[in-house]
Amino acid sequence: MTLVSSAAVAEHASRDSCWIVVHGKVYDVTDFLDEHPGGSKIILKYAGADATEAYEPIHPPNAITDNLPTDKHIGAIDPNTVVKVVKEVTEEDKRRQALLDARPPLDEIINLHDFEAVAKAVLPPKAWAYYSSASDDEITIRENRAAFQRVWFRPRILRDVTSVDWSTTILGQKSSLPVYISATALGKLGHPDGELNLTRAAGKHGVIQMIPTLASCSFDEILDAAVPGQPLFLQLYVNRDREITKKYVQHAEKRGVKALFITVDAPQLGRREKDMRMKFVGDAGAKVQEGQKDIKQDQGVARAISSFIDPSLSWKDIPWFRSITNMHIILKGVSTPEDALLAYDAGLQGIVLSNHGGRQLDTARSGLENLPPIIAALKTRGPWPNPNFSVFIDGGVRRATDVLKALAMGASAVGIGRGFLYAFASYGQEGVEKSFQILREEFEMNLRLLGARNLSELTPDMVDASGLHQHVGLTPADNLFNTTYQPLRLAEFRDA
Ligand code: PPY
Repeated sequence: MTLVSSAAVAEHASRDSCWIVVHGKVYDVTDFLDEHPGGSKIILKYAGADATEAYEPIHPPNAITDNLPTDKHIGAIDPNTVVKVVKEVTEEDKRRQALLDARPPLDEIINLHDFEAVAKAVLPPKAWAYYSSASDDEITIRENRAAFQRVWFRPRILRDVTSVDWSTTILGQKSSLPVYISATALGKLGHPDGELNLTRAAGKHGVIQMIPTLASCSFDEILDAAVPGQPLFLQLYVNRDREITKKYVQHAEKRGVKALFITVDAPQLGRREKDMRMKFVGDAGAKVQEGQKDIKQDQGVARAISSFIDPSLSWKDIPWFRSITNMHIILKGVSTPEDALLAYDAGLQGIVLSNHGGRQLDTARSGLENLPPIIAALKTRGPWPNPNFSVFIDGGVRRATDVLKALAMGASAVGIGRGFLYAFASYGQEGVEKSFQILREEFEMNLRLLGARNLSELTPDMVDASGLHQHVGLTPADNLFNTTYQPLRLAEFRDA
């Protein structure tokens, strides 16, 4: 490979000729500037220089090599010409470090909401905005929590609950919790080890992780961090180029991934306004100046990397997926009995009742509210539970009681995305392990209090879900959530 000196790269530092270095490789991105989904300004900031640090947490590892024509791959940077620059410690870095130093000790964290509060304080503002944001007016993200509060328990007594067991099997894989780690993108925005925090903690504690297509760590890095035999699932965004998807899926199967969760609720990305507003805040907190029209106003971190997702995906594609893999196939993002039955009749192995953490269609109902009619519809096809078809839910799950309600109502297991993400964003792998410990303690106590010795003793008559469809009324305020929930801001005046 051609060696290129730093000085040669530095000569291409303008809009007319723009070279950047990423991971030691030199790229000519001049023609790509206006196509960059995140706008040209951010690339031009690194024109003629090394952009790795800015590139890494936002882009999936191969984004540049896969998307830039090979004739724009100029060569490798000559290591003898690289001047090591000591990274300047900014005021923002100092502020963040001080906050990290002042975090509550891990043994003072007593529930999953605590992680969210710590993450909100210590994450860089753009990372917090990306992770926490939801679409439009953020009604659905709050409804996801509220729905759990409209279901009440009917506990049974005197059932000898000396020993209780909350372990289960998810899609044929043993799991120490009736909970799996749901996919969340861009883990390195929150912690330098990104998704590996989850993989390592999950391997140690017998929990199943769903690997996101848009992880910051590469798929193979994640697989390599797993212990032998560790069950893993894969979340899939389907690429416009089906050959890329086929290769990815078949590689995953070869590496032992057990199930494929195809995301079906994101043909286009929702408007996450908290994230979008961050677009207008420069790295030093300065407002972007007028005239920078090249920054598309509808793009935050998420939209910047979503253009590969195929909006033409349809039911017609399902046989093709079946033909390329023997993994279990599950549709992630189902909301109605009609679609649940289509998935069942298509011979798939399950569905996730999900609204994408409130990040897609705002005012969509919660997975929990959709659960009873969907289970009722599936019962028309045969007895429930059905060993060949699983119904999962996700969205707003923070407590074992949330999980137990869903299981009693017929769910097979429950996904938690942000809850675990915030655990590693605030405390790394140890945070995730602690979150499992908290859930274990909550499961033990709540199963006893509910009068169920194991998950098969959870039955629909242990919950009163009669108020679930009641969207108005006296639901107690969720104070823990409300402290971390951030009201959306409106457009701001410039400084006079
Ligand atoms: C999300 O942000 O909700 C995602 O599912 C990940 C993602 C990130 C960027 C583009 C598309 C999807």
